[in-house]
Amino acid sequence: MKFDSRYQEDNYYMKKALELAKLGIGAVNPNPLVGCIIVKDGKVIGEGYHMKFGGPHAEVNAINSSKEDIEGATVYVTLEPCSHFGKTPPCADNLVRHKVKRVVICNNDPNPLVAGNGIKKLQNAGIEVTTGILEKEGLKLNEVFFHYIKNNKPLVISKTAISMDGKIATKHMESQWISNESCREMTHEYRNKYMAIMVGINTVLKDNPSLTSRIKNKKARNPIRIVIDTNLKIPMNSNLVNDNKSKTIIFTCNNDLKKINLLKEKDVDVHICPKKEEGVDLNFVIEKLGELKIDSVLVEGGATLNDSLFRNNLVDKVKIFMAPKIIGGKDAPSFVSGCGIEKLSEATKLEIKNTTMIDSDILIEADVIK
Ligand code: AOF
Ligand code: ZN
Repeated sequence: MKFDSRYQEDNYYMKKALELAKLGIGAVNPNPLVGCIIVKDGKVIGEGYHMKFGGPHAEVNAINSSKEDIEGATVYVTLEPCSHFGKTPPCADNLVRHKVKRVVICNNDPNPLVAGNGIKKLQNAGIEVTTGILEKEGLKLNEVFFHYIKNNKPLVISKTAISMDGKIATKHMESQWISNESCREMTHEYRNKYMAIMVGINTVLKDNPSLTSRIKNKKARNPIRIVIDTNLKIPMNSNLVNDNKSKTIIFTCNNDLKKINLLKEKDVDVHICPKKEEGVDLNFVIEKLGELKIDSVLVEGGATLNDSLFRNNLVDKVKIFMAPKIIGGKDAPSFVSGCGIEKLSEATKLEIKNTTMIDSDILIEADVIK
């Protein structure tokens, strides 16, 4: 490859490294997605990515893939090489040992165990370091990791499918299907990408969902299933209790030891929570999920849970699939119900980041303004 400038070359290889990093989606949480490309004399001599939580880091996989000596090479890596002994030894030391010439980095690692120390180690060894190449793309790719490592709490993404008048079902509660098939396929991608999925007990009682990730021609990882169930009403014969397709965790205020033990026998975890107004204290839940090392939660409703999460300012991102249909009816539920707010000034405010046509539907992606 011939390049007009070093900047152009750096961008080209970093883009490739970011593409590699994406291959880890669904397999590395709560670790970051990281890709690495090794270039020597204008030729790619090694590439790798972080493939699995607890597994070798991207740099190690790239080094191991190279059939040539990487001394004097330029290493493109989407995250600052680590400087700590974690599940694997420090990547920065590894690169120093291999005497690479230059390291090009997309994002600095905010993990307090690293936070600039990886870069320092490289520079102290006389390796040239360039940072911030395609930084914005990297921040987007690893938005879950960056949020989690800074806040110790999961990124909370509220996803819903609505009609143009904001309904999630008819007055007879018929909801399958409001959005088109492509949108539904995207939902399964989200279930693979985000580490956990959360629903309220009413959704379990009404639909008996399995909340798994089913993607055509791809092996998907099922999310950890979280149920907000204030009175511990979950039926013992529900799919979430019986199917063993992924862990189920219940948050409740009911200390019914007999039922809790029966659920434990089914490998379902139950956390007793403080009660707040209408039910389970959701601030407690989100903090607990952070402690459990869950980096992201996809909320799939229903309307009451959505209302509690929005009113407690616990949602970070919203993904709304809007279908070109009008349902109407005062008894047809909307995406957010519960008790709502009194004044318009208390409304949750969002910043729309993207609108995309998905065949006949629209996907609106927005961030909650905190
Ligand atoms: C890298 N390359 O591919 C990744 C890095 O528990 P460990 O040992 O896997 O360490 C996880 C931490 O290491 C993670 O929080 C992040 O700071 C960094 N991840 N670093 O150099 C990689 N996945
Ligand atoms: Zn590392």
